[in-house]
Amino acid sequence: MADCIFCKIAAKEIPSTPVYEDDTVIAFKDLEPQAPVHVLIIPKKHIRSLLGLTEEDKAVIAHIHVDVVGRLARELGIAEKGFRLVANTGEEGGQTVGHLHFHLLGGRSMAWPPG
Ligand code: IU
Repeated sequence: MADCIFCKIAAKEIPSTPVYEDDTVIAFKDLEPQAPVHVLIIPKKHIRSLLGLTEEDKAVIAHIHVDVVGRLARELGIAEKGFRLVANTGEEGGQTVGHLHFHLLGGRSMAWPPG
C-alpha cells in the first residue's frame, strides 16, 4: 500500500534492521525498543490489523506463529526465560501503525496487566 510505512520497510524502500525474512514475512528491530529484545514481525502483504484478516491470510498467520516466533525467540536468546507476543489492535488497543504487526518482546520481566 502506497502510504504504509511497514509496506515500505518490507519493500526495502525505507531502511530497517531485519532479523528474519522470507517470501511472506519480515521481522525487524523496533526503532523504539521497549525491552532488551523488541522486534516487529509483519506479513509483507498489507493487512490493516487482526481485524483485516481474511481466509487467504490463514497460511501466513500460521506461519508466523508456528515457524517464525519460536525460531526468532531462540535465535535472539529469549526462548528459555520467556517472552511476550503482542498485536495491538485499534485505537484503544494502542495500535499506531496500520499494518498488522506482532511485537516480540523479551530480555526482562514483563508486567501484568500492561498499561
Ligand atoms: P503499535 O503497536 O502500532 O503502537 O506499534 C508500532 C511500533 O512500530 C512501535 O513500537 C514503533 O516504535 C515501531 N516503529 C518502528 O519500529 N519503525 C517505524 O518506522 C515506525 C514505528 I513509524
